[in-house]
Amino acid sequence: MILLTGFEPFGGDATNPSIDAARLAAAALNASGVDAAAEQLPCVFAQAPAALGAAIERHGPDVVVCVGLAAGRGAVSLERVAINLIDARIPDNAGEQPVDRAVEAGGPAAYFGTLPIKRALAALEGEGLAAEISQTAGTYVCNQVFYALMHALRARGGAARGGFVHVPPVGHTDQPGQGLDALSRALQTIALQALDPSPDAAVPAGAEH
Ligand code: PCA
Repeated sequence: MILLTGFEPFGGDATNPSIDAARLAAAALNASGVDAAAEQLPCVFAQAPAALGAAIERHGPDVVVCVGLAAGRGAVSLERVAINLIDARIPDNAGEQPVDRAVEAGGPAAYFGTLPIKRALAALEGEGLAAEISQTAGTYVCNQVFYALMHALRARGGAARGGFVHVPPVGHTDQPGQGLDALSRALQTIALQALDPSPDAAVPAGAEH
């Protein structure tokens, strides 16, 4: 089955499109006969990894796609790497603002996600959805959850695929593919690509900076 996660609102926002899109995507996948569920994670450093771990235990997924909002991004971002670092720009929803702390003390410096991000990128572009590969998931709760996800999947034996997707804010009408429905379609496409066990495509999607 496919587990999608999104975040509760944070930073003073009333909503967070990551959980809204994850819920829409899970419902649409279920309607098309694909087993999927969406779970909301707290935007709290002290709680998010445990909430994710509980969701993984509950669902026993084959694919996990964690989703968060990236307010400054202009497209759906397929994250490549999670780093073992927390450096919060703003306080989390519990008022905590940790600086230069490890996600997992003693853990590796970084984990690569295991979603087929290049295949997913090609599929999204084929559907006319604005998407890109991202080389950093930041240093806030999203990166923490991405790192905790890869750490947890490795501890479970590594059979399940997982990764992280940042979504842009909804309502930017100057770019295609950024309404909530388009974000839901993008998440479905990414999840379905991940259910296909064939290896990722080797196409260039790097960055100079
Ligand atoms: N975005 C934040 C945390 C929660 C969310 O939706 C981030 O990018 O770290």
